[in-house]
Amino acid sequence: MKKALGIDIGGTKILYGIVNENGEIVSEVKKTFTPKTADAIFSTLKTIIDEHYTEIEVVGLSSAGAVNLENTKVLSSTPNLPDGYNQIDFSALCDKKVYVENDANCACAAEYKNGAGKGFNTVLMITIGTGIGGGVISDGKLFRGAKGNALEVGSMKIFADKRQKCTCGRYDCWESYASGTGLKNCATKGAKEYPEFRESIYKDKQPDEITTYDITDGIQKGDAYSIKVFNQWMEYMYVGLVSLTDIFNPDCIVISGGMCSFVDTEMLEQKINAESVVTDVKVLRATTGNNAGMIGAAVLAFG
Ligand code: BMX
Repeated sequence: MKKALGIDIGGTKILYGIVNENGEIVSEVKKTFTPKTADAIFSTLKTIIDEHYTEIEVVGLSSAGAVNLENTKVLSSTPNLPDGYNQIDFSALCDKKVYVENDANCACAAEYKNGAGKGFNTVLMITIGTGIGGGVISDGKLFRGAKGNALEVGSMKIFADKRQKCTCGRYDCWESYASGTGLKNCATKGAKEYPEFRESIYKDKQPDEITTYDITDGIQKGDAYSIKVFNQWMEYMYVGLVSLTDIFNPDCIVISGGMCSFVDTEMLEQKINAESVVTDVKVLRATTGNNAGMIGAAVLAFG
């Protein structure tokens, strides 16, 4: 069976391991910190690939950002990526096939092959982390769009009247409301607007000092302000997901990413099925966890 080196380039760490054609990890998963400059990222990737060169046929890379149609570069320039990252030609890393794909598209491929989406025909993947990413696989094929950048759903506008600036510089992108960063934004706004804040365990904090972790912790402790902030965040998530359901008519929506354990999938499934024109949609939590990027990149690199 063919083997690929799957590499997941995250904001803080790079994860890598050998993956077979069934999407199974067949080596130890290793990790290293993500260097801060584009040049250093390139050298680190080269070292990792050289180390495994003789064991593999292809290399699959998962990265945040919009990827070009040739799967050789990450073009997106959101502030989440270092300067010069969009200049890297990943195909120059070695003389074997090197295939780079967006992190959410990779997570979609991993879940479709070997995770919560296995056995479904049309899978919509939503990753909720610092930003929000999306991917769709239907009839076994990843939907890439004209230039390969389809499903950059985090940039979808949810309001038209410039209410909140996003880290990308534009206004009212879905991810500024419904990602991990979005939860923090809801907390800051809620501290100024909700009367519950005055009785909250966080009442002595400045509104912009309240973290995503404070809210998830506050919910466990029954803090009314944290619960209200969380419910607002879930509403924003629902608003985006119900539209995406009407657009893509998925069999299931798989939620992954660092924030996925906090998402109320049952509530979302109920509301989406009640209010979308599409029915019988399942909302599931991803099962490939931290290995999603690595597995999906490898699966897609096999082609
Ligand atoms: C952003 C965008 C997407 C990415 C998504 C999730 C960049 C750098 N990122 O919308 O390409 O899929 O975030 O990324 O343009 P994460 O890092 O939050 O998982």
